[in-house]
Amino acid sequence: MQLTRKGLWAGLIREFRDFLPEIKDEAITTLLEGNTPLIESVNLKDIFGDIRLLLKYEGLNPTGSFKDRGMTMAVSKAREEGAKAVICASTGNTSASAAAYAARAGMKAYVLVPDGGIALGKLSQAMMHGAMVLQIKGNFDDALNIVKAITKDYPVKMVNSINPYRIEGQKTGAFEVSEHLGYAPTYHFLPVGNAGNITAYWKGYKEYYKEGIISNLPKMMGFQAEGAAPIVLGHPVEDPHTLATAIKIGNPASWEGALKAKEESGGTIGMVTDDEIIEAYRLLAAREGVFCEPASAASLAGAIKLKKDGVLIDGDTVVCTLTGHGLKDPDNAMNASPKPVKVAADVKKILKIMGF
Ligand code: AN7
Repeated sequence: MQLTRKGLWAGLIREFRDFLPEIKDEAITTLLEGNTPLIESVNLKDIFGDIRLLLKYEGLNPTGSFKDRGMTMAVSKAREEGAKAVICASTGNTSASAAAYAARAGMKAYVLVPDGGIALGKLSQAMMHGAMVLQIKGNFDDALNIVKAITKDYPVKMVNSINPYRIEGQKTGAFEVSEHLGYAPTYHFLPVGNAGNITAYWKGYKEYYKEGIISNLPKMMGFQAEGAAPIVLGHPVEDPHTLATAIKIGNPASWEGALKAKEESGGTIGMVTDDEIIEAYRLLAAREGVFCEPASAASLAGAIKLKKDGVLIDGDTVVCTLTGHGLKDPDNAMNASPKPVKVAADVKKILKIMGF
């Protein structure tokens, strides 16, 4: 199959329509998500040597995370089906995205988030987009169970990644990487929380492979935070903890999908410590100029770990998906950085501090 792309970006449903579930034009709800940059790393050669490292910067989606890919599809389908309201449980980004797309569709959004432990940027987004924000005394897994119970009996559409349209939309990330490179990378690293995204990317790669658009498949490399690593441990984690709040999930909805991606591709589901996550988070911001949120940096932290272990070698092409924008989580950013210097408004004093 030959791909020809012309004109300005029309949002991923229109751009990838041949590969997505059918949908009526009038139901399409888009903020022109997708088409995010694949940024080549130039300043981490001391770590990666002659490995080609690329960063799929999903923070540049309309609400600042990859969730918009799934949400355009899920909300459009809900609209087509006549739904008046959507609901989700969220560690933050899903709620921000659901709220924005529901606003766009003229629908009501209900979002259930853990009380505390959700990044400030994400909470403010859900509030600004007019969602009803329900902070529950419990964690993400409790919130998801409540959403499942409600949607069983009441006319609100679930837009968590259990909704298969979410996965359909999110697989377009793999399409974009494939088109950008002209082939699939050797390794594709992703942070893993609910495991929807790794499931979706693997589906996308397999579809492009089947159509002959790419002639190889990547090894799928998912990374969880050490304190929230149920898939690595092989059992749910009762009380998950990590400062990467986006992936503080103890019982992932797409557990099976992640295992399948790992097994079919010959990849790995591994874990990284919070210290390793913060180290990667800072490296990206301070040396590459790419600001992502802590959870996103679990992908790079995983790649650094496997480079050290000798798994990644010169000549490999490695893509890390950076799932969310750094501005989502100002508190972690402030804690991970040197403090600003307070100084009098005085040229001489300032020059001295500058080292001149
Ligand atoms: C930045 O918003 O689960 O493995 O409720 O926000 O597909 O769950 C967020 C997940 C990675 C994990 N990076 O993706 C939610 C939510 C960021 C995220 C993940 C999330 P999945």
